[in-house]
Amino acid sequence: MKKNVWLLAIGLIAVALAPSCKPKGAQSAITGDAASKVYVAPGTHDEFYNIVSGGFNGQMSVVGLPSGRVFKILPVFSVHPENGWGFSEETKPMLNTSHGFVPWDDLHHIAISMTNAEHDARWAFGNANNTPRIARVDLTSFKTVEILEIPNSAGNHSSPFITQNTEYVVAGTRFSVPVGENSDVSIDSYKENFKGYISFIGVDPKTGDMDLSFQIEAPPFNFDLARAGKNKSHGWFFFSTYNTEMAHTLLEVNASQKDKDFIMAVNWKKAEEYVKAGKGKKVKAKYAHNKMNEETHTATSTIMEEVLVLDPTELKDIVYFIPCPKSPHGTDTDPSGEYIVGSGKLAAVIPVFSFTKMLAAIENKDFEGDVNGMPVLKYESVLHGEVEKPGLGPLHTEFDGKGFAYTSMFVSSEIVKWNIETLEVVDRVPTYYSVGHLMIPGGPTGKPHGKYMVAYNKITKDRYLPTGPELTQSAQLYDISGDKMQLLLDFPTIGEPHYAEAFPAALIKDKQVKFYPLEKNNHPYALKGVADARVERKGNEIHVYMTSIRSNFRPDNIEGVNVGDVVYFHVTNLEQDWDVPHGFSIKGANTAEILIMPGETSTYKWTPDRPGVFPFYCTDFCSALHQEMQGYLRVSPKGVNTPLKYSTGEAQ
Ligand code: K7E
Ligand code: CUA
Repeated sequence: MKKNVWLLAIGLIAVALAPSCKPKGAQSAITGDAASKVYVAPGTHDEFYNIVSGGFNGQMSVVGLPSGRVFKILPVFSVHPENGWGFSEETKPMLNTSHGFVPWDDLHHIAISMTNAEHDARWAFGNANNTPRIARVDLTSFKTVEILEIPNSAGNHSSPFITQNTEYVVAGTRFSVPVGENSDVSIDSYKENFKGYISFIGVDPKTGDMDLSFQIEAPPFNFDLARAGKNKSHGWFFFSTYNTEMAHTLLEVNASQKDKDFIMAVNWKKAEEYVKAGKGKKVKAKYAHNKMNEETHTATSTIMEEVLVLDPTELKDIVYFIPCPKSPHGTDTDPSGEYIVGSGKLAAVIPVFSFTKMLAAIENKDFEGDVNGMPVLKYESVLHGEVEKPGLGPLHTEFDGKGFAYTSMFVSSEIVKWNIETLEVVDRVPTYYSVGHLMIPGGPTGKPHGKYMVAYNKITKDRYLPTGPELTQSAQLYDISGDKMQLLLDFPTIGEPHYAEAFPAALIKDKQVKFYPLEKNNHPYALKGVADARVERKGNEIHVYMTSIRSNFRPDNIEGVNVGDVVYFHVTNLEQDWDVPHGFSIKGANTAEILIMPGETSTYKWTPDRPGVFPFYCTDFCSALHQEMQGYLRVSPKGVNTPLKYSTGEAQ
């Protein structure tokens, strides 16, 4: 969430309860052994990979724990001039949508793939909030390899959440919207014409390829964070909802009327059966499905035309509502799958529900009402209990696998540790300041690694050297191996972190792609050696088949290009060695550089705007003779017949 919006939204109770952004003991001493606990000696590796959302920068970042060191910014939904993501011809289709090319988005949540409710860390999924999409990142190449747009959705915030074997990536809509052919309706007709959609995206267990399997049409609430059931509750999904008032103006007030909103429980196994039995309805909807082909190193974008929708007002036994105080922001399920934790950001308690009791309440028809015919279960019948006086503004909960839950408190700026069975608060620590998400490595899985916890904070006033009006976002690392949580480290983050996940480095560190084999490079403009380097004219297109290898480009000098031509540099990096990218850029180009990985081919498009001689060079310091890695391209005026020629390394 954006901090200012949050401060406003929370303002209602914040004023009454007089919270402070700055907990007591802000200068609290960090004991000497904290440094040794986060110290990763030069040349040694961190224990965990931490994949962190970048919020409004649209990217993910890769951080080591416990050191807090940033290894990489991994471009997903936003163009990234550093490596040409969204600028090269090959990657542009990845950012295509039904609205055309969208160069930015807001990425809030990470989901790491699982098998049997444990991280297998094959893929990382992330959401685009603004123009609804889900991305899949391959954790052997750390590249975004697939992006799927989600139709009938707006503000894809409740997303992505995955089932315990990565059967589905699930996405709920934040905004309910009118959908279908006629969506030009009055906003005042919200209750009649607006709908909320929950999307179940199937994931191919071998390739990871996503496919929008079905959507469930839900009432026009706002959907917030969700979790899959796991172990015991595998087969169910739990979504927090707010604005069950169905307000469409000044939500700050109008969506905070009711004492309780709902957690929407979805029996997705049942929904799956209905899909198999042909109970869904195909509905027209346009959305883009973009895939990167790892052999041609080129993305394609396909516009899809329809989606399968299930109507839970007809299919009676797939959706149930659990009352939950008040305006919940998150729902989390404990490692056993028995407990479902609600986090009402305006609530004074943390309600914990029991899956066993929920099933019994459904069985006994223990209902207190319905929403459009879908049952609302009795709060008391489903409740395991409430955590009393946890703090102010509970948002998100993670688990340590040792029987404890940890909930972030935005308003009171703290993390509260409590016992899942007895619901007793056993410890609390301040965060600096206004914590949003928190994360324990493996925390959302059936097998958390309860050693560290990280708080991702919204406000850092006075914690770091100031940098003008905007200060760094940050994270804080705590040791949670003992009874008491202990603050170990502050570290800045890239963009605004929302959710993050972490997993043992051992899961993937020996599976990394080191380079792409040249013999498998099927890019139509790939070159297998320097002998094939050349320039071809096709009408007003100039195609430069170029190689890069330490420390030259072939061809290097090119003549015979005119103003009005469009030049495509298809650069193949011939290196077959780890960590030897070459870059490419030319003077005056209205684009970013490309950074070509060993064995890859990448295309840079340039439209010269004036006659002259234009230097190009390698942008990545690749060898002692990197500064020699250069060339010239001569551009003649339109209509002047300069013969096409190029040099490929002849002696002068
Ligand atoms: Cu920041 Cu997950 Cu978008 Cu809560 S959300 S903090
Ligand atoms: Cu290649 Cu510098």
